[in-house]
Amino acid sequence: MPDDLWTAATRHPFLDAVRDGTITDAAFDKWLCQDALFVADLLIFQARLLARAPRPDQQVLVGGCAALVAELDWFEEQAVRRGIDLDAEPLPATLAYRELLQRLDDEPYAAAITALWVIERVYLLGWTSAAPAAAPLDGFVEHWTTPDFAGYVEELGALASPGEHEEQVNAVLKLEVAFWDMALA
Ligand code: MP5
Repeated sequence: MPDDLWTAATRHPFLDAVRDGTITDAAFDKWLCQDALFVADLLIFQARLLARAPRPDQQVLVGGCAALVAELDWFEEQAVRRGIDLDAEPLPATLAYRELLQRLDDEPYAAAITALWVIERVYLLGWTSAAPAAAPLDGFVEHWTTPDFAGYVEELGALASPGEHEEQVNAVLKLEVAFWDMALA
């Protein structure tokens, strides 16, 4: 397991700044708009993954799809609350991630479900490193550190095979670092 990449993807200056309350509104809002675009792309990927999932994996994946639809609603609420327009153009890191998700559509199911597990685990670990955060961003940290979310990541972990799909694991971790970097750039 590439430990340094996991660390780089889950302990990032962006997350430190959220925890410390030093993140600028501009950086946070940039991240928020791009993450909303990412989640829309992830829903497309996950719906396709559900369509080719073996019977025992369907329940976890359909729950995840429903959670992504709810998450898109949640992003829209957060945007209204912050007074920003989510209608942004995707930046290079978001487009690169979209391309990876599209490539994973053509890879074997075992590789794709492993990548999904990494995508979600990074968020659980990353936002855990941003806790405890002060208002007004505490809600974001809570959102990705709930016991429900941790349980979902664990369920995905039971379906993943990272030792056999290191290439996909590394590809996701690198794009996660690029995604955090983008917000601070
Ligand atoms: C997730 C996300 C987690 N929202 N954004 C990035 C760049 N990586 C991972 O996905 P979810 O489904 O929002 O928990």
